[in-house]
Amino acid sequence: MNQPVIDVHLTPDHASRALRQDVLSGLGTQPKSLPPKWFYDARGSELFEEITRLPEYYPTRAEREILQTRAGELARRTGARALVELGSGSSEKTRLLLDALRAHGTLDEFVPLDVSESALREAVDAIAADYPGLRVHGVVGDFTEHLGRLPGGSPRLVAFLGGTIGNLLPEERARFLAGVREVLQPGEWLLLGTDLVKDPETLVRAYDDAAGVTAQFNLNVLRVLNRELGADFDVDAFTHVARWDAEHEWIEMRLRATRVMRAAVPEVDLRLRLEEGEEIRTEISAKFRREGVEAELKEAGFDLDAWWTDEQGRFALSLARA
Ligand code: AVJ
Repeated sequence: MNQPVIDVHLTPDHASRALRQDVLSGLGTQPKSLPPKWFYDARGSELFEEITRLPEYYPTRAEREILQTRAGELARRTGARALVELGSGSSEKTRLLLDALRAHGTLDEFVPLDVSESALREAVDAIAADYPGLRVHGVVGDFTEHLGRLPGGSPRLVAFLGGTIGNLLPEERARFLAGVREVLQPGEWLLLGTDLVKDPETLVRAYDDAAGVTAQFNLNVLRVLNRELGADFDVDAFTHVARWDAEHEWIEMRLRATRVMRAAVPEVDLRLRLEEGEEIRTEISAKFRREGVEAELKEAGFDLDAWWTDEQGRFALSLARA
C-alpha cells in the first residue's frame, strides 16, 4: 500500500487567526453572523455525518442515488486520472467515483481537501487502506483559499459535492467557481452538487429535524468559540432556527438568544450584548435551479456537459468542462 501524504496548508495558527478575524467581523457588527466553516471541529464533523443519516435530510441520499446511476458514464466522459475532492468530509460518497474511475482504468491519484484535519486523516487512512495502488494525497485547507496548490495528473476531475457551494453567498460563489476554473487546464472537469429549489416544508424539515441533531450541529459553533477563544456563551440559552428565504432561495440557520445576554470573547477582546430574541446567522444553504447553475458555470468559464438529478428531482449533479 502506498503511504498516504497529507499537506497541511491550514496550520493551527492560520486557522486560529482566521477564526478570530471571522468572529470580530461577524459578531462585532450588526446583524450578527458567523461563517459555517467553524461548525466543523471533530464533534461538528461527526454531527454532520449524523445529519446525513436523518430521515429528513434527503440531499446526501439523493446525491448518492445520482452517483450510483451515473458514475460509470462520468468515468467514460472524463477519463480522469486524478480525483480532487473539495470539502471531502468523510469521503464516503467518493468511493462511488473512485470505484467507477478505477474500473475505467484511468485513475491513479485521489486528492481530498478539507478544513477538518481529523475528518481528513480518517478519510485518507480509510481510502488508502481500501484502494491499494492509489496515490492518496490529502490537503488540509480551505477550498476558498488553497486551490492553487492542488496536485494530480491531467485530466483532473474536481468534485465539489453535497451542495456545499450553497453555503457561499452569490458573489463568493462566483469568485470560487472562477478560482476553480483558473487552476484547471482546458478540458479538465468540475463535478458540482447542488440542492434544488423545492417546497419550503421539505426544505425546512431537512434543516430542523425532529431528533434535534441539526440544532446540536448549529449550537456547536458556540462551543467552538468557547473552547478556541475562551468565550463564555451560555449555549443552553440559544435555540436553533431554520428559515426559508423565498427571495434569495436559500435556507438560513440562526441561533436565537432566549434572553438578554452578555458574552465575552477574551481572545479577540470582544464583549457583546444580545437582546432577547436576537439572532446570529450561522449558515445560508442556497437552493438552485438548472438555469441558474448553468449561467453561473458559464460565467466562470465552464461549459455544462451533463445535468443529472435523482429520480425525484431533489438534487442535481452538474458535470462541467473547463
Ligand atoms: C454540508 C453544507 C452541504 O448546507 O446542507 C446540514 C450543511 N447544515 N444541515 C448543507 C448542513 C445543516 C450542509 N452542507
